[in-house]
Amino acid sequence: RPRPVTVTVTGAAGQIGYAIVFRAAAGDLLGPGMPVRLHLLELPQARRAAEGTALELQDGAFPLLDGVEVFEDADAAFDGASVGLLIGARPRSRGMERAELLEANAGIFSVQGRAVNRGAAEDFRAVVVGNPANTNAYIAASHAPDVPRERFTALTRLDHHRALAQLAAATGARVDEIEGVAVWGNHSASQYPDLTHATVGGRPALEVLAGTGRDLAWVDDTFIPRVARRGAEIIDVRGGSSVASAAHAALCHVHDWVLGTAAGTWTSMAVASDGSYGVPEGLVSSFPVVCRDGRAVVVPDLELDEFSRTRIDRSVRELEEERAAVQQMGLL
Ligand code: NAX
Repeated sequence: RPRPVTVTVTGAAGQIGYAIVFRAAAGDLLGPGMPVRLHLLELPQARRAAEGTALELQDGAFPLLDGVEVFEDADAAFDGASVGLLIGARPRSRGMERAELLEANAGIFSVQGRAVNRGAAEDFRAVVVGNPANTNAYIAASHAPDVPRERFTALTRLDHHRALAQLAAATGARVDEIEGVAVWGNHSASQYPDLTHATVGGRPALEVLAGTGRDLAWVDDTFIPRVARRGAEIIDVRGGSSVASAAHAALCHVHDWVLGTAAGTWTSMAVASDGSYGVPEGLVSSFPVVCRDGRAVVVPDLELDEFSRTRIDRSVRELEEERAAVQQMGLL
């Protein structure tokens, strides 16, 4: 039996946290051969709820679950961790300004970044789910100078899945017949779900869409806003934000990062830019990536048409503005 991997889940008593821990214990995070120890980090007011979740995890009698501990202290929670699922964040409350939101979250993610720097395992890697996810990942990385920047990523896999599902619905294809969808930029309304490299059953997606009477205007007016605003649609229809789909996406993100993307395919992850496609170095922006040997590498040399260039630049500008706002507050 391999040595168990310590997985720290922040916001573990929240909705996504509650959905993710059972599947992580069942092997959906690191595969069916890898035992896990779960460290649940919560705020003091949610500690009891996290302890209740720990009791339920015990009652799952998961063969792969080597233990569960609940923490309020970030240093203790990240001690020895190899994986961080950074879900807990300060939500936007009514009337809250963007600057206040950024500031509140910078407080959380700087503390967690420092805790990772102090005590996490050598192979530590994190996905930030809590919004604003890209900038929170940037902040955490900035406070963990001894950890390679590329180990702090943010979740855009849910947006990627939403794009796949919408394209499948429009073309009548199965999602596994689709390749080459990419999500660029920020996990926000400015994101760019890109179909220009996508194929459906081996044929260019835009050509297949044209065969169904859907032109580029459909991509611009219907597809992109549908994907980018799907979270709001879920809130409207379900009466609550995306939970199980977000948990699923975060599991897929880490699973593929550690175990690799399937041959010939790519996925989307927000990663520290290496300067590719003109995205300023270090900014945590979504790209199409291929994962091999535990590393996520941006897919190189994709041709970007003018429409794509404009959309990517717009979303990256928003990321730069968020970074500048946090910098101005002296929080980096
Ligand atoms: P909940 O409010 O249900 O849960 C958040 C939990 O985090 C709470 O239990 C809270 O006590 C805890 N928490 C807050 N600050 C903490 C801290 N400093 N340390 C430890 N725990 C802390 O929210 P939930 O629905 O689970 O959503 C969590 C986050 O995911 C939100 O920021 C949300 O905006 C974000 N999302 C991101 C998505 C993505 O694709 N990147 C999609 C889904 C989701 O909207």
